[in-house]
Amino acid sequence: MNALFAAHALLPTGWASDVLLRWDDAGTLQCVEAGVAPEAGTPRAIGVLVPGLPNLHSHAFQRAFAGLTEYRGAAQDSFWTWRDLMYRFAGRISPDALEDIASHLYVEMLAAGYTSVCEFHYVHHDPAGQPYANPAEMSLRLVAAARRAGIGLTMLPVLYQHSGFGAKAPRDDQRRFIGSVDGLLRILETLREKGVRCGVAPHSLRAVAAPALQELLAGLERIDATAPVHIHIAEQIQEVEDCLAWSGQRPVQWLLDHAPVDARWCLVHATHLDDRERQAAAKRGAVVGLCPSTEANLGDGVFDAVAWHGSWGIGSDSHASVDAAEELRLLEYTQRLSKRQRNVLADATRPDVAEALWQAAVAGGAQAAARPIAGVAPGQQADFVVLGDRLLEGLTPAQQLSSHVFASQRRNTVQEVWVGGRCRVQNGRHPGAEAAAERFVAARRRLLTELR
Ligand code: NGQ
Ligand code: ZN
Repeated sequence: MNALFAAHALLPTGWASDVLLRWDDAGTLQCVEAGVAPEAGTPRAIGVLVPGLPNLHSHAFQRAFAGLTEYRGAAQDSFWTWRDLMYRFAGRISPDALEDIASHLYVEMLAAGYTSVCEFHYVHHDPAGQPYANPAEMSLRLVAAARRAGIGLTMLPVLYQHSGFGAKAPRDDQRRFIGSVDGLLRILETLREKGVRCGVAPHSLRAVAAPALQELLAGLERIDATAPVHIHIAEQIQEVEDCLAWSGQRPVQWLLDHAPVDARWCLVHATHLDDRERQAAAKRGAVVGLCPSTEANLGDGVFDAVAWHGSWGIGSDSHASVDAAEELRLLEYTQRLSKRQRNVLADATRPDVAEALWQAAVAGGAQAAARPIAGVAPGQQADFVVLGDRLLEGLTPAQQLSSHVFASQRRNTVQEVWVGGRCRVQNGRHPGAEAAAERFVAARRRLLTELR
């Protein structure tokens, strides 16, 4: 049995003192006991211990051009003009480049307090649009990257077939994404044979028509009825308008009426919801996937988190930012800006905003990942983050978490990160960081040269 003693820890029930954690060799917590004296020799956490955050939405390859699309190219740049640029990168990524980019990204995620990631992966084929000898090649590169970095993973191979509502033919620059339901399910089977936790992702209602959606869900049901289903749903106003023009319904309404949406579903970028959609989606138990930094970067709009009474989690999506605390801060700040109030995403039972945000994002992230990562409790994975910094000294545990989220000093308060009971980041450093950075920079340099 492995053990760690924390003077202060954030449990699902709130803060606790003198907490002894024990986990088995599989990394599953067997005992979480507060108010105990540790046996001599038990390792001690050097600071406040909080659960690791799941990152519920990632397109790993996009990290390679984060920060490089911030110039005006059209009279009015938009999500759609950004997407054209993004497709140019997607068109070039090789398996080696993907693995190098993702390996570094996952190291960055760990160092920033994420302990697991849901990879929404759609660049399946070679640059000509032909399947690789192993159709799961690109997916397996992401798996290799996650294993090397030591981050938890839920793979979500994406079904992508069309360029718009009404089964519009795909664009040429989408050729690496396009595939059949059977092809996708085969990728899923290959991943499962390698022991990877998987779900599926119909990319969006723009990219998957109703019959294929039904077929995909039926296929998934046969393979794993507990697997999660993620979908991009209502990110842009144009998407909502196109859906209305096509079906007479808004995207979330259409989805709720045509698919068995339940707690296994993650509605990514459920940005534009009306009251009826909000209530109905929450009632089904779906989790909404919020990606505050990307949604801001792409000019999506503001999700009304105050009106949402359901579960939610955070994702870093295009990786304009890779920082769990920053996503939470941005989420709260967008609400403050639009409501002109403070301390919005807290309530009487959890008045402390950072704690309320952190706990909600852990629970919602675990739901979306469909893995036992719902916090520091028996039966869950030993995934946690230990905070520590000279500037946190003298603060209560709650104040330390609050400072970590809201008083960013642009220095790393994430001292240790444990995943499945293994310490992956120590003294704020991942041992593979240097080598991963080198390979990342080289892969990006090659890509940028090819794109010139
Ligand atoms: C994606 N990203 O699949 O990478 C999308 C853009 C689309 C975000 N939605 C492409 N942030 O939605 O068509
Ligand atoms: Zn996305």
